[in-house]
Order: sequence, then C-alpha cells, then structure tokens
Amino acid sequence: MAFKTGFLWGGATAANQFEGGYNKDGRGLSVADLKTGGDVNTPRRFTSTIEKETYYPSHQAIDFYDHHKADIDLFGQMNFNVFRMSISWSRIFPQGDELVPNEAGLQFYDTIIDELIENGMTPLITLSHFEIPMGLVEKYSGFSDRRVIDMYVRYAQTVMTRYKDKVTYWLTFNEMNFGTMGRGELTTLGMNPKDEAIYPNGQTENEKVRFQALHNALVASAKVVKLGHDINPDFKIGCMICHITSYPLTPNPVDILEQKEFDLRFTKFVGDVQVRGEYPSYMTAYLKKKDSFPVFEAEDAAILKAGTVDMYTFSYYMSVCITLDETAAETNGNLMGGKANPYLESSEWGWQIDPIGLTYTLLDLQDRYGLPMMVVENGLGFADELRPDGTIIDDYRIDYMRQHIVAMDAAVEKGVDLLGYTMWGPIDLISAGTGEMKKRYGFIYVDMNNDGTGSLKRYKKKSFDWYKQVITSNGRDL
Ligand code: BGP
Repeated sequence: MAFKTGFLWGGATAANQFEGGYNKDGRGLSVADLKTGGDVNTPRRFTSTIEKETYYPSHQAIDFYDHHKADIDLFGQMNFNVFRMSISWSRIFPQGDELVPNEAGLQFYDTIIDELIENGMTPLITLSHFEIPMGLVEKYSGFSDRRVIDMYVRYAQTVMTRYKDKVTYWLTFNEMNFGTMGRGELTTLGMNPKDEAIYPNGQTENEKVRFQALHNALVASAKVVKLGHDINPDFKIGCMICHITSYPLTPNPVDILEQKEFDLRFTKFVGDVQVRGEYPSYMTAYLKKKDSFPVFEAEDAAILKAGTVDMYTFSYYMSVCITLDETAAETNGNLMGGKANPYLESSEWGWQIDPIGLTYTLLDLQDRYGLPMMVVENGLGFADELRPDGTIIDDYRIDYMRQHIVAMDAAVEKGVDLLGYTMWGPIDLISAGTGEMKKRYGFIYVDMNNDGTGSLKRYKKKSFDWYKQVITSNGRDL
C-alpha cells in the first residue's frame, strides 16, 4: 500500500443532514430546513414557509446537536484523524445580513472543534454545504444578488478568525458544480438536483440567473480563499466538486463528443475556475452563445485570479454512461445518468458502482491540475437491517469501501498526490437527494426512520471495526 504517513482517514458530514436542533440557541432558519422529507418515489419539495403536516428532516435529523460528545467519541474509537463537517451559516448569522454574529452559535462549534481535537481529529470544515440562511433567500434571492457575496465573506471571516489556530482545512462550498445544470437537465440525467444554497426560489431553470448566481458564488469563494490565506497562511483551502465520472457508451464519435461536453460543463468548469482563476474558453463560448454569460464587475477577474485553491477535493460515488443513441442500451429507470453500463452493478438507488473509475478520475485530475487531492465523499447508501440482537452485518459496505480504497492506492502508486479520504456519512444521516433516513452510509446505525420516528439510539455496524483496522494499518489491512 502506498498511502503516505499521516494520510488523513475519516468521515464526512453536513450540518443540515445530521445536526438537527434547527431552532436552538438563536439559530435562524436555513434554506435546508424548508426541504421536505421524501423517499425513492416522493421527491423532496422546497417550501417557502413551514407547512403543517409535512415532515422536514433537517429539523431533527439524527440530533447530533445533543449527541455530539458520544458520537465524536465513537469516531475517535475508529481512530479517525480527520473529520469533515459543515458549519450551519444560520447558527452564526441567523438572518444572514447581521453585522454581529450569534455568540451561542459560535460556542456550539467551539465545543465541537475542541472535542474533535481532543479525540485526535483535525477538522475539515465546509463553509456552505447546501445551505444559506433563509433570510438571504427572502430578501436577496440568495447568491443571484451580488450583495450576498459580502455576507458570505463576513461569515467566513468570523469563523476562520475564530478557528485560525485550530482548523487548517477548509472548503468554501459543497458541490457548487450542481449549478451548471438546470433542474430539468438534471432530471433528464436521472439526477436529483440538490443545491438550494446557490440558487434558491426555484430559479434553476433560468440559465442566465443560475450562472449569475454561480458566478457570484465563485467570486465569494475566491474572496474567501484570499482572506483565509491572510488570516493564516498555513490554511489549506479547497474546492469541492461533485465528480460524476462519465464514459461514452459507444465508440461512436458523436457519443465521444457528447461525453466530453458533459464532462467539461458539469465536472470540470467550476474546478477550472477555482484552480486556475479564470473562466475556461469552452465555457465562455457556451455561455455567450446562450446569452447566459454573467455580469463580470471590473474587479472580478482579479478576484478570481487571487483566490485560487490549494487543493482539489471531490465526491465520488459512481460513474455514468453518455450517449445520444436512445436505442443503444437499456435505460435503467433509477440510474444516475440514464444509460446502464453493462460492466457495472448498481446500488438499490441506481448508482453504478465503479471503483476503477476512481483510479481513472484521480489520474485525470492529477494530470489536469497537479494539485494535492482529497476524496471527501465516497460510500454506499444501503437500507441496512438492524437485527433483533442489535447487530448490522454490512459486508456489502465493507466490499464497496475496500474496492475504492484499493482504487485510491492504485492511483497513489501511479503518482497521484492524495492527502486523505473522508467517506460519506460515518454515522447514518439524512439523504440529501431523497430526504430519507433509509439510505444509510454509516459505520454507526441510528435508530431513526423516514418519517422521523425512532429512538435515535446508536449501534455499531460490522464495518465499524473493519474501518478502524483500515485506519490503524494506514490502509494496508483491508
Ligand atoms: C453528495 C452530497 C452529500 C450527500 C451525498 C450522498 O452529493 O454532498 O450531502 O448527501 O451526496 O447523496 P445522497 O444523500 O443523496 O445519498
């Protein structure tokens, strides 16, 4: 095994999917609080006011808010040396546009960060993981209004200054590349649009507004990278891209070209801006042709250039096949990406499992950017069974992760500079895509159901001891 000494091993979470405590200690409403629950057949809805009779899973989630000490202790038992979490922006600035932060919200994160460090973990913090204070949606329509850039910068400055000696690793936005595709386009691809942080209020079909909001968020991100380096030059600040690795389904050149265009627009564009500090020519041409090129203020080009990231991080769950030929393959109804890859198997939610695709992706990204990388999400969503004796035998999860760790190792052996691996959802949490609890990723089972019933009791799954052994052996003992 080729993982370097000090390789970061841990898990990744998001505030809105596991904290709960949505109205505790002065927290304001976040856009994520207004997404309803759902399941495979019932898509989540975004509502602008809390309706009676509707279940909103973020409100309680798995109540990390009141279980954090015991949960962090469990992560420590697995020997995690890194823990990825997000800060809930509306705990710090409840409406988003205040000038003074909410001290009680900051104190919550003081406690969490101290507990992580005491348990041997370095925190990796996402500033916005599919969230923005609802006040900013109501007053400004989120990032479509340029004034929100300053509010994000004020929020980032507050937490980066407060934790400058305790936190080294930061990510500005989670998977902001979701902004490159409209709701309709994503649905056509079988994907569930997730990101209400950047363009709330259902504006995702208006491409011009969407790319303006994305541009404003890119400017905000670059400003915060520069600011973070001023606060502490040792900060390592990254982009975070949802990497849907794609292949042409057939060798037909039209499919090769179609796949290339999907890869550039969905997977490469946002990373290109965050790593290289400028819009790539393929995207400028695409946006100008569609009359959707965003308004660039005079200073924007310099801001983007001055705020390039130190590391490239991404989520990797699956690959998809792209083709223009509707008759070329069976369509798997539940498949992300429309067409089934005949060489791969799918999870119950239709995500095609492709460990070799992770080696391929790491090589592709190393070649493109040459930056240190981190896989900050990866895992298998599965409807685990809690047996009457309190055990959960999740060999399928162990298999999935083992294969992906082997794939990372193969990439490292081929020269990829990989800093760490934070698998998604080390403790079961709410699915971002479907709002379900049933789609579980964790090493720790949480007794909680899709409708919000359950004792919230935690149980160790079989994979718990397995991951501990992987970490203890630095990836050798799989
Ligand atoms: C990523 C998100 C996470 C997480 C993960 C799994 O896109 O960054 O928040 O949810 O996907 O997806 P899901 O929860 O839909 O299974």
